[in-house]
Amino acid sequence: MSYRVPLALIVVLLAILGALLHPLALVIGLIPIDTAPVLSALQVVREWIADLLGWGVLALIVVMVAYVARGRQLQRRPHAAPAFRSVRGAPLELRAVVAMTAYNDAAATAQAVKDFSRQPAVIKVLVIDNNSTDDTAALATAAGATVIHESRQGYGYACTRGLEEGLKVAEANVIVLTEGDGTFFAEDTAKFLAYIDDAELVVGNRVVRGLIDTDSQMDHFFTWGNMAVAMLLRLRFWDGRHLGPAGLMDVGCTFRAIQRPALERILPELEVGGNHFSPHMLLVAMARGLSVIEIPIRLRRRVGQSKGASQSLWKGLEVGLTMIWHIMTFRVRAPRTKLMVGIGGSISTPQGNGHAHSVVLREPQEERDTQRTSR
Ligand SMILES: Nc1nc2c(ncn2[C@@H]2O[C@H](COP(=O)(O)OP(=O)(O)O)[C@@H](O)[C@H]2O)c(=O)[nH]1
Ligand SMILES: [Mg+2]
Repeated sequence: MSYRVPLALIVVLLAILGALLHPLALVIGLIPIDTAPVLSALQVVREWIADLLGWGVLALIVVMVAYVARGRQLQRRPHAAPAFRSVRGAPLELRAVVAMTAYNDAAATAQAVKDFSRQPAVIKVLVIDNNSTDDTAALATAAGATVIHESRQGYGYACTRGLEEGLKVAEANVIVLTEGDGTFFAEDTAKFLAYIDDAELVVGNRVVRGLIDTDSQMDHFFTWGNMAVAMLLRLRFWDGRHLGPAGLMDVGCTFRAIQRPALERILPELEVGGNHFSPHMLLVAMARGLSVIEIPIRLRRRVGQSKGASQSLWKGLEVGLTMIWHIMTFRVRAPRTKLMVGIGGSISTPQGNGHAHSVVLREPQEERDTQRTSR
């Protein structure tokens, strides 16, 4: 496990402890007995923590100055931007299959199916019915979806099955994952497709003020919680310039789009069946060197009862802690050595330093530019 996460947690805990010692000393001082020995012990601990944090901040400043100096030096020797692996190279137009999770969401799923089916570039909508006992499956079928039954109960299982079934739609070169609970706007699919040319995985961000309805599930707790856990995830893949990958601010958004070859590469490694699947997929993607970006999307009030983190504060806390634990203990596995050839003219091959990189067969530059502008 990376040393950064435990280190960051220790610093935060020390700072909290140091801050708590002040009011604690004040309260103890009010007790009408001789508290002088306790107070002087507290004073020693406080000074010790203050010294440690003081030197820590100084060291941090030195490290940051070193990073800035190194960055300046690198800029003088320009090199190509990181090569984003793009579908743009081979397939000429985007064809997206939408995989929608649904568990006793009869009140919302049919409308979501209709909304998503209408979106440009969407060629098929799949509904992953996770043992619903209401009319979810029948209504989704009537609305035009292909319904697939996933018997393993769990949000992660439903998502993984959706991605798996999405890959089976041979004409699709992009797989969009979403929920059928009415929270997401189908029109936002276009935002994901606008960026899927530039990054292999595009994930939604539900924490941008102005885009999120105030009565949606993203209340203070979920907004702060997601931002904090996203920072933890960034720490695991930290870099000195962007403070971690993808501009991550949110870790729990199901709505995301992924290029086919990239999904083929990471699908065998997706193994979380529970409610912490979303950060799990991000971890696997980043560990495998996928280009990932996050884009702001809209969110509205859910139709029907939440079965996930938003059920209650306690459920939210439980899911949040599970996410934190998973991010801290996630082990990056050695890359698989199997060579995979994906539909759409792309080849995935493991290369050096623990990351697999996909190689996309591209047209000559001018041809590609013409296609891009004519789309
Ligand atoms: N939590 C949960 N969601 C499931 C399950 N199976 C399928 N889902 C679907 O996964 C999505 C997330 O669940 P949801 O109730 O919306 O959780 P929330 O987004 O935290 O309110 C919804 O589309 C559910 O219908 C399951 O066993 N548990
Ligand atoms: Mg939901």
